[in-house]
Amino acid sequence: MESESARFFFDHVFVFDPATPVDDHYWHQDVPYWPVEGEHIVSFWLSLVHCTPETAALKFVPGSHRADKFYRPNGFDGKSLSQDVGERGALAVDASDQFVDHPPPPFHEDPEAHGVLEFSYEPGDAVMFHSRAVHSSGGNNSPNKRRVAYSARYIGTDARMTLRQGVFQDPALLPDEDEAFTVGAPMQSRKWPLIYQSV
Ligand SMILES: O=C(O)CCC(=O)C(=O)O
Repeated sequence: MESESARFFFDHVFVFDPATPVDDHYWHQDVPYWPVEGEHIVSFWLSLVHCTPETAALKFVPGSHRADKFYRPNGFDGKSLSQDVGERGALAVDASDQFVDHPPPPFHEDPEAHGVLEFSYEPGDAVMFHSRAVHSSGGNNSPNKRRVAYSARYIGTDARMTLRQGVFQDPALLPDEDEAFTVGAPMQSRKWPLIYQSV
């Protein structure tokens, strides 16, 4: 991240059971789903199994992190998501100027034109990517192999709290109720331990 500090933000596990193809890809950027903005936001996706593009290996649109606008986040079942963040919802900012007015293009339909990067991963292989980088997989077409991956997110010095009106916000990603939440403030919470500080 080229950041003077790093905090652990959150992690989760992504599972594709055998025979779960996706009708379409789920191209998306991560950061619009999260209550944060800045350049110092990075994801670490680690495959726990052997996987290939046929078995839901994560792929990327290179350079997509340089776009100055986001694709609007949707639920991964195609539905729009929103969650109640309680009184903090009143702090949400009008972020309509941050979004393009169309969903991500179907990059997989012409992967060469978009330079789509596809990989095969061995257990323990990982990719680190910018939170604006567009990524997806094509689902798991194996009849008998599960795809399991671990994702960890880190935030650095320039990361700032935000809440975008009208888009998915997960209350679990906000500071604890007894902690300050101020739009525009540095990301600080007991939930996000400092793991690195340059001297
Ligand atoms: O594992 C997947 O299929 C999705 C992972 C992802 O979108 C992420 O780690 O940000």
